Amino acid sequence: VRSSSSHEQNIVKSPYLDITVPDINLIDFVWEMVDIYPDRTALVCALTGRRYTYAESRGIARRFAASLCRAGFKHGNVLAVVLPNVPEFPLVLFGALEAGMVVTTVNPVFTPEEIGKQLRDSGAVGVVTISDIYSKVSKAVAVLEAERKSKIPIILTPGLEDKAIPRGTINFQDMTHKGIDTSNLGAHNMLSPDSLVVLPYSSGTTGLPKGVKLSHRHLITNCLQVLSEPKICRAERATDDFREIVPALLPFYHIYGLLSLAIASLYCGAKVVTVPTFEPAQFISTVVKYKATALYLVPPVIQFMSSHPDVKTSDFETVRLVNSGAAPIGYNDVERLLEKAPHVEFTQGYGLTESSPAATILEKGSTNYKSCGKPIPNTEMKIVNMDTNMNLGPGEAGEVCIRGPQVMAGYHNNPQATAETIDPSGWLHTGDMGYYDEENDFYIVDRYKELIKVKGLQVAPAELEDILRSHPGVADAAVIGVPDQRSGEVPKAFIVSKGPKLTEDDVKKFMAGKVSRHKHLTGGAEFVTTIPRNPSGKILRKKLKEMYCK
Ligand code: 4UU
Repeated sequence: VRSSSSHEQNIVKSPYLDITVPDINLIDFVWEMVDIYPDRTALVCALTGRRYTYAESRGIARRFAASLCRAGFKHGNVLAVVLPNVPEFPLVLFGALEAGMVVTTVNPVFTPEEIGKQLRDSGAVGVVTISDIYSKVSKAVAVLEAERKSKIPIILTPGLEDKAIPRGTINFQDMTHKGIDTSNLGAHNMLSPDSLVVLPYSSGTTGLPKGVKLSHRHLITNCLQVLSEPKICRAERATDDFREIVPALLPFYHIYGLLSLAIASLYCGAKVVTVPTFEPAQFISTVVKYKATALYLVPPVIQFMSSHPDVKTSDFETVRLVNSGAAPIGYNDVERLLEKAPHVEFTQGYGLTESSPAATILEKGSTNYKSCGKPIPNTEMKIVNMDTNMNLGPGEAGEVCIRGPQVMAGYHNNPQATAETIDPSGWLHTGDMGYYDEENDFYIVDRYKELIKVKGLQVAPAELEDILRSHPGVADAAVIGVPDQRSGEVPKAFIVSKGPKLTEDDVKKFMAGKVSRHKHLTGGAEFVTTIPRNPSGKILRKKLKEMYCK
């Protein structure tokens, strides 16, 4: 359990005015624009062209809520959403929340085993997916139904490809058509702003992925923190003459996409263009075709856009803002982007799933691209020496800590991990190594925590190590992240084998058969005689890096 330092000097407070967070629920918050611009397109699929206006979106979400209640789902029940970025994703999300449910967002590229783990840990009692990935989702569900000896209903939204609806599933369209009666729904004030709404998964500083408990208030707070301060504001609210057009490329299941694309963009009255998979050329033509105004991206995509000769200045004609987050971005990539698109405002955010996610934002117009900026409104930050527990001053690197109303309620069913992450004074210990300068700009320089970030997505070494140790030829194993040109980082394994027969290829293939692609051992598998550990058995990852990755 963390002890909090008695030394409360060297705390960096946000330079911006505090915001007041209204005491409302996310449903009333997110649909505020519906009554002003009911007929504007809220969501459109870049692939199929399927679209919903604001009024249609609110109506469908509400009818979905009524149907969920009628199907027997109760307040606080967990609904797993296993969807790529399709226009129905936000409708499913807000419908489930309106029914009082909690949504756990699952990566749609997960294998059946990975899906099963999250369904089991979150206690999901229903699943929403799409016909395109039904067969693997149903495998995970069948295993869990056998374990629990109870049925887990599967709801299917319209597919990307025209596939027949499998028997035994529930059709989203049957739950949301205009004839559905919504009189069974309670008033919205039944939804307490402090009740949980989403349970995205994060491994935090150590161990396996854990559900991050976020409430209505957490998400509304972070949305307003990001939007209310003019110097960092990342999206304008719609007027009669202007509105944001936002391609939703980053996955909705990850907190960055969820907050900026599903919540903040709809709150602003934007047109959200859902992009289900990243195909470079297709993405650029979507930006051009839909006249995108704001791009929320991760460093590998920005790197592609800034360096690829086929991406031209004219492609950015309508774009006024590009935001980077989720992983460190190279200074040169930002410079090259702005050479290609000089009129664009570049901003960068830093944060974690555990902070809903944003904690800092680099101000518009700042050319300090190595920095991720200053604490956003209502947020305090500090840098702590992990050995002495003392707060450090400008220029000294240590663990980044965050305190503010956007910090999670804790990890789902895991009080120990919660106590190891949030100290008694409310500081979230991020596991990131960073410092701040005399201007109170923050810099993230490394990670103390085990977490690997592949294209901005989380990979937990503990999960891969468990899998490797289940191989009969493996005596011990450790996984670390190694730098990669395309993905930022990729996992690499160190193996102590039991016999001489095991090859690197065997190990890589074994892993590839168990986990989704971004977790594959792209960094390789190396055989070693022993894994360096401390006396209590903890893997010394730094030592591994020093020994083998120079
Ligand atoms: C260096 O990735 C996220 C949150 C991303 C995000 C995006 C836009 C936050 C605010 C914003 O405005 O969440 P997780 O939980 O998947 O991963 C969190 C980890 C951090 O601890 C840090 O190691 O991702 C890394 N990270 C960054 N690293 C997040 N943002 C940055 C960043 N620079 N800007």
